[in-house]
This record gives sequence, structure tokens and C-alpha cells, in this order.
Amino acid sequence: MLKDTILNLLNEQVNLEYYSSNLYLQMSSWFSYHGLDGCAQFMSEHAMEEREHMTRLFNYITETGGYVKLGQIPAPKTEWESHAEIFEDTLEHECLITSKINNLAKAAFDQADFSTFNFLQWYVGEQHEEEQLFRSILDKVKLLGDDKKGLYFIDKEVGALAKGEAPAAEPQ
Ligand code: OFO
Repeated sequence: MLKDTILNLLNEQVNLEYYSSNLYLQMSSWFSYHGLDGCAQFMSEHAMEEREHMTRLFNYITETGGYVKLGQIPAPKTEWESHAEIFEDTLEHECLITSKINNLAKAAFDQADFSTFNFLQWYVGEQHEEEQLFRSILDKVKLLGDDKKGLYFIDKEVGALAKGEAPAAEPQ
């Protein structure tokens, strides 16, 4: 049985993963609108991943006899100046999620809820990967610049990540 403090934090995280999914779906639309289809596909797939993160928490709460409360999900930001600003936002957002997961894991440990602590280890590893992924994309965005050629190659590069393909060649 989950303690109330842990249940509340888990429910908060369910809603936050839902928000992450909506945020990335919104970003996907921005990319499509601006003709960056590779980035759009990558963000769309990532939105689905966030939905899976939400479902994993949802199932854990349910299996542990808890009650999931879906709250109001705030509207995501809709306007960005550039693709670089979007990728800066993704990294910042993933860092926020990491801090929330760390707080949750600490709370579970402090309350001797080792089942939840153990469950959260998957998220700890996942956040390490997600921060690394978005940091590496942002590095490439900065490297390639924001002229037409740079945009073309970053779209190919990020699109290849979406489909698990080898990255595109660097511009000459
Ligand atoms: Fe992008 O990891 Fe969940 O929120």
C-alpha cells in the first residue's frame, strides 16, 4: 500500500509525463509547419514515449492499490523563434523531469518504500539517457548553425534518430 505522500508525488508525475507528451507533440507541429519533417517525426515519436512513461506510472499506482488522479494539464508553450530554441527547451524540460524523479526517489527512500524506490530506478536510467540525447542534439544544432544548409542537415540528422538510422553526412 502506498503512503499518501508517495501516492501524491506519483500522481503529480503522471500528470507531468502527460504534459511532456503534449509539449513534444506541440513541438512536432511547429517543426511540421516550418517544413522540418525529420524533427517533426522525432518529436512525435518522443511524445508517444512520454505517454508510455505516463502509462508505466499509471499501472504501478493501480497495481499497488492506489488511485490515479488525472489533474488539469497546463497548455504547453506554442510559439518558438527557432528550432534551436525548441531544442534548448527540450533539454531544460528533461532536466526539470530529472529533478522531479530524483525528488520522488529520495522521498520513497526516506519513507522506506523500497518497492517504489526500485520501480523508480527505470526512470532514473531513462532520464540519464534523455538528457544525453537532447544535449547531443543541441550540440549539433549549435555546430550546424541556422542557415538553410544547417537546417537541412539537422533535420536529416534528427530524422535519422527518429527512425534509428545512421546519422546524415556533415555538410561540406
Ligand atoms: Fe522525457 O522523460 Fe518522461 O518526462
